[in-house]
Amino acid sequence: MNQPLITLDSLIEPIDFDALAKTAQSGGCSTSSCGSSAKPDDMDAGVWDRIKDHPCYSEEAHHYFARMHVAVAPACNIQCNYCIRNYDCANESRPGVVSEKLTPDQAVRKIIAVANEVPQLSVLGIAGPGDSCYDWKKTRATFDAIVKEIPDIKLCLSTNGLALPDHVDELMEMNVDHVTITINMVDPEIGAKIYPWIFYQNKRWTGLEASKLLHERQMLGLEMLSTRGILTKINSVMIPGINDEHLLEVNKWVKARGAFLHNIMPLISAAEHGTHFGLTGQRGPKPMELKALQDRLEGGAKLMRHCRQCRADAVGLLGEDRGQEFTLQQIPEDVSYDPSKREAYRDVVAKERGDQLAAKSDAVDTVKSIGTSTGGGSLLVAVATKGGGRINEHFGHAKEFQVYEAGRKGIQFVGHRKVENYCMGGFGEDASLEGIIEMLDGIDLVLCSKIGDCPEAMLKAAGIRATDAYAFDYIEAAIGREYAEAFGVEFEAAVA
Ligand code: CLF
Ligand code: SF4
Repeated sequence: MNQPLITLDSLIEPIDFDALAKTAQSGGCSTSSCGSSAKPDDMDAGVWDRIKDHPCYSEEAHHYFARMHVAVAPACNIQCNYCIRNYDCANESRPGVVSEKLTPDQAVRKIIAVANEVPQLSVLGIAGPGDSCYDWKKTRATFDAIVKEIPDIKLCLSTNGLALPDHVDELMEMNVDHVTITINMVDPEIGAKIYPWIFYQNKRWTGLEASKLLHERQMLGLEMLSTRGILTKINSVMIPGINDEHLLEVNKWVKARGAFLHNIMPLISAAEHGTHFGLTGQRGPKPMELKALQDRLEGGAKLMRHCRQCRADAVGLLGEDRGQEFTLQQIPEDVSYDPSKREAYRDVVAKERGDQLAAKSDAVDTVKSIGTSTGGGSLLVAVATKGGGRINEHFGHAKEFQVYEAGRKGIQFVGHRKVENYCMGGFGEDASLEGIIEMLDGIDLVLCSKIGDCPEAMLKAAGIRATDAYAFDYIEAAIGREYAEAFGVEFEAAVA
């Protein structure tokens, strides 16, 4: 019997992957690039296999795969000046209350319901809203139960590191392959400005002593994970005037201890959050300040630049949150796992990914060669996308823009800019357009699938060109063409 035709847009709602599905159906997979050929040249094949479907550990995977967090770990053993307990863990989320804290049993129900409906789901993370290692029994119970139901889901956790060394051997046994430690300092003097107290060995510690202990435990935990081959990502919150310069030192320390990735996250701080930093007026970095620090860190520990600072109960592709579709009230008591959508999605994506990677590779090589031969500068491009590596979102509907830099190093993903969407109920709002233009500070070009004359003209007046000429094309392919044009080179000739 013939298999029914499966397309990505039939599997994924509300994401519209029309063009993507067409390519996959037509067998458009380029033979030279199918499968896992995306592997960076300097990466071991075994490591690539472990990250290629993890949306946080692989920038390329985040166009296709989703994570979900379950908020089973509310207790925390330290106090960060950017957090209060009513809010999500700022380690791994933006401030905002978790909609519902879950017991491990409730969490398993929710995970199964999400896996049945979100075919992109590949990773289950526990990221608070407190600390996953301090609230260990619930973390462990959730992971133990879910691997019996969905054996192929990747397990991932995030911790402040204080209790981590006590659980590393269990993490090995449980096959937890991805761990994030939030490390904001390696100098306790700086730590004392970030952490007023910690709770360790049944005692509350304050001041330098607290930060020294936290630092030692974080380093020990990282070393233990590295020795055991667990992939460890370090999240650091960039706090201007407190640890921004110091993060250069942090990067060296974590690289020397085997960290796989370093993710610099901007402090999110506002008085209404009620945090110490919010109330004392400590500001977060501007997008270009964050980028400047990340650029200075190039060459150290490998950087993650596509983090979205998710909530501790986030569901979906990075940059989207479908959590409200899966509240406990909406999930039947007796939900059982149906792997069909996830399996079908993976088959389609494997084909699509091959084509995308071939197009990306050509464009990156061409931009490198143009950049080198012309002594050309860089082009900063903001892209409206719903995923799949394509330009497939209207300017007016975008809630964020992915930012790419084209230049002598090729085409690199360098971050994202969150915005209020411009088009509300079919009408553009001038106030939000002004906000968007402000958030696009430093951007040369906007690529989207559709844009109206009015926003295009306003962007132009602000020195930003916008075009929908590449609607549904692959992102890097379009950027390559624009880069060639900007530097007066014929793209086709440069490809050769
Ligand atoms: Fe969650 Fe963190 Fe695992 Fe990812 S998030 S526990 S590694 S599955 Fe990812 Fe979200 Fe950034 Fe975290 S985008 S906040 S880095
Ligand atoms: Fe908040 Fe997370 Fe810090 Fe604990 S570790 S205080 S939950 S940000």
